[in-house]
Amino acid sequence: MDKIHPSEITPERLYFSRRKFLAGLGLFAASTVITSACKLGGKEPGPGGFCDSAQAGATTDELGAGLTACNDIINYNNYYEFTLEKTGVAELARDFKTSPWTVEVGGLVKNPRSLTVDELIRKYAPEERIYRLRCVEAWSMVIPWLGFPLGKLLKDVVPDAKAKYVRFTGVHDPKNMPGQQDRYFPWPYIEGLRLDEAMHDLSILATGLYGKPLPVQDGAPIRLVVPWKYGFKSIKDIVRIDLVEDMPDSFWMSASPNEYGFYANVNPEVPHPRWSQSSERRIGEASRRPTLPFNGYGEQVAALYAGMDLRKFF
Ligand SMILES: Nc1nc2c(c(=O)[nH]1)N[C@H]1C(S)=C(S)[C@@H](COP(=O)(O)O)O[C@H]1N2
Ligand SMILES: [Mo]
Repeated sequence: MDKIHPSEITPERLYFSRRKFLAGLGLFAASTVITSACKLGGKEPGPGGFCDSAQAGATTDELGAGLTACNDIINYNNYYEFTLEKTGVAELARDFKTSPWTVEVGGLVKNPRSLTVDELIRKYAPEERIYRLRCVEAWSMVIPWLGFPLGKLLKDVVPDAKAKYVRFTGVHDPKNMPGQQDRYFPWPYIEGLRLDEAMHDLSILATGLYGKPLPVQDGAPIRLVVPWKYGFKSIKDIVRIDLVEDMPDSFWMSASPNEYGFYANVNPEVPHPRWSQSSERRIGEASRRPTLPFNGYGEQVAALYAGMDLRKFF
């Protein structure tokens, strides 16, 4: 298992504006840090043996990079509904109930639908997609998802001519998601895509990884995966998908509008206001890799943004 040295995590934590704010008020609990440091040192990888029987159909992505180890994918997560600590999600999420689960698909459509995840899986037969995931915090993984094109579902509900965007809503369950008791954030998690981005074949709804149903910490039972955008666009635990006329305000646009935009296409030339985006730390690898425009999917997706100033539409 990839050992994450505290010094690698520190910059994000140090500069995270809310934490600075809380630290200033003396509200930042030192115990949080100590607890997670202990977990890092002592915890066995993988809850419930998920990875023991995990299997992917390939060993690399199409660029020849090896898959990220299963234990790293399920033990290093961003999932603010549970915690801000990447290595603490798996444990906090262990008992979260993800079945039965219904997804409402509606808004500006001819055939609104309410479908359980079981129904979605039966209907759209998830297949393996090996995608790079590039977090805006400059770490990355290669993940063998099981998923199906979002566009298939959208076609079936028949968007109205007025529909220009798709808005995704995550579950709101503060009783069972301790991070949602933190009222600093605009819960529930919201994300959005332009309709043509959502219809692109690379955009999938994922229901599994490494050949098995999604672990809770990776967004069970159903999440979006849009591999050419920063990871925060790939919203977990979706309960609603709405076709809408206006550009949705996402969770991160609301929480920190100067740092996070709607498009969030991976772009090594546009630094985050607080760090460079020109390279990334691939989890499990010793040295950094250069970050690729559109996370290496430019051939497939650059045409979606023809004529747009990609520095302005961040
Ligand atoms: N609902 C929800 N979705 C989310 C997040 C989150 O906090 N809540 N974090 C995002 C971020 S920042 C990243 S990098 C990816 C991480 O996915 P993973 O934990 O499966 O690697 O999920 C994204 N989707
Ligand atoms: Mo992220």
